[in-house]
Amino acid sequence: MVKKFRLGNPFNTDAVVEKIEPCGIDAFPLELSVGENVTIEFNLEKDDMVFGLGEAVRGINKRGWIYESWCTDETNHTEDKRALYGAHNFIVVSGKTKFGLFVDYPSKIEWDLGYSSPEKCVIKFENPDADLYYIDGESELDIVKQFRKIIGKSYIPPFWAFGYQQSCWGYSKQEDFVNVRESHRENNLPLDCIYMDIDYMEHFKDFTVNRELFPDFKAFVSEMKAHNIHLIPIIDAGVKKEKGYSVYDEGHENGYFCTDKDGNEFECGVWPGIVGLPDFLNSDARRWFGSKYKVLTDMGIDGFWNDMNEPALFYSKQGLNKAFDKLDKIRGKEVDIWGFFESKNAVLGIQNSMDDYKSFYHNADGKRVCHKDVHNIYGSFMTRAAGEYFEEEFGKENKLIFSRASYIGAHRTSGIWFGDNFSWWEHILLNLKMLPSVNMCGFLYSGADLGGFNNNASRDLMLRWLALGVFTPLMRNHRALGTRAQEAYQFGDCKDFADVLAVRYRLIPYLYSTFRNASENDEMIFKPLAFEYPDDKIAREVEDQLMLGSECMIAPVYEQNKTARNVYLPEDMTFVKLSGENVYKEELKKGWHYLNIELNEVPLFVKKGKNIPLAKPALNTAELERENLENLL
Ligand code: MIG
Repeated sequence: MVKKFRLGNPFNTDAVVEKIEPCGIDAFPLELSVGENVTIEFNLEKDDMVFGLGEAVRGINKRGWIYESWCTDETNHTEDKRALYGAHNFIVVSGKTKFGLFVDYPSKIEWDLGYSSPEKCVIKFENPDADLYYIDGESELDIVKQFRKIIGKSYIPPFWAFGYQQSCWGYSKQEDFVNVRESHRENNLPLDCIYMDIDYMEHFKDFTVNRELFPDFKAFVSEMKAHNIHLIPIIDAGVKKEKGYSVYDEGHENGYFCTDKDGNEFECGVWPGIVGLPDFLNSDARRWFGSKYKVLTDMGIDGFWNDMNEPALFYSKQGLNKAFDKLDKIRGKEVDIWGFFESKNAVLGIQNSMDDYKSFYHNADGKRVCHKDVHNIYGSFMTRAAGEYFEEEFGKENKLIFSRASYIGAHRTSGIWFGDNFSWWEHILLNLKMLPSVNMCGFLYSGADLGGFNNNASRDLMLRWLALGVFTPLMRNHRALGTRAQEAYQFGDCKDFADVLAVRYRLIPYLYSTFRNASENDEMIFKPLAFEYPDDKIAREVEDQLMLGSECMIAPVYEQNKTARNVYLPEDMTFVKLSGENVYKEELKKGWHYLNIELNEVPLFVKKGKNIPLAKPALNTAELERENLENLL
């Protein structure tokens, strides 16, 4: 049962869609105190586990670390970090007592989950205005399903968004895109989408297309479509401040940008230079921004990714001035080493600084609120602007849209990607661990940058990562400017890549129906083993395997120079290796197995009595035969 408790006068985040009457706060089942901060406390028993928090570093079991809900443009996803791009304030505590807790609060929250004191969870936030949801249920999954029910159905993208997708920050000219398309085709590598990063725009201005690079963009989009390739442009949150640029002018005239304390437009620097931040908390501004996507949908574009919407701020004018003042003070003077560090940090600290987040304001339909107090819903509301416009204009399931920053609620109109990871083996594992956690919070259409964004990918890393990506709804290979090329045809012989990618297309009908079922019935696509085998001590602790749908288990290889890995089977299963059109099958008993898996093979485990359909390989979803499927087993 879900119980709602209201503290003070919370800002409406729109996370929950079901109308629930609040109970008296005195009946809140956990220890609650309201002083300088609000704190919620409860004890953990020795074997208790804590699941949730969506997009975050570390394990599936979140116990033993301190996390923060604060949407952050964090490019180093290392385990010392507390926050990434999303704020997903839902946990499930699993032990003798099981319960779920959703803290619906749009500013910073600290989740000390047995870090300061191993037997205790302390959840802390500043303003005494929040809705708290306490959920009890029979099982972890039952609690998740009740939560999912109150936050509403998850977004379903168009079918073609389940195809393989190629991206790279650096594709700029038309030829780059044609080359990616042709190189995939020539090498028998399937492909459905190619992404356009910030370089397609005119001076990084949203809703513009650089005419020198794309003399007839509409014709180009339709030429790519004729080859069954969708182009997916990026949209950034900040709008370049430039008189004569219609998007800026309209926003300016209507007062649609965030303002500083004196009511002037807040100015900060991102890719286009100085930008205005659209006030997505204002419903008129939101509708206006959403309708701007029309510029591109009119040209045949049917998918977008929204970036920099934490919002990421490289600097603000005031931040820059402060840093210069500091430097001016020491110019010509003798500084000791501490003085040197202080000035260095004064410059480095201006990016994404709390001072800036405290210094601008929203007009949330007549209510003036400081950004800091609503920070975590900014990116969600940006993406909602797009998602709502698409649904109104084109109906459901017609446009692909996903976001970098998110708050629960955004799962109804869009997907998310996991931001700037590295081409590190450990990030394959991090990718895997995030999947069930984001599913718990409603985000189904999601995935990481396969092959890694930062740093250089090796051939084997790329193949192993793709073999996990085969199962993630968003299957996108993306990398940063200046890193080693990592398209499937960049590593010599493409046969292994073709084998792995073919498996994705063979599984699409299964993955798609699993996805639809998860959205329609509040199910998780990926579950921790602990959710299905709560009484199996080993299964509860396994964090490098996941349950997929209600039929399968996955266990990818995520270490270099390994031709095999240990896999734990919580029950008897059929071990399957898929590679191109080949299918290897072997019956295995419950327990540990050391299994050989080559670079061109995708391992999968099917539960007793279950089966899944397989399609014939295809080079894109348009050519994929969705009828006449064969059975895997
Ligand atoms: O400051 O648009 O996470 O996917 O390629 C970097 C350039 C801005 C961050 C995104 C990444 C994208 C990159 N963007």
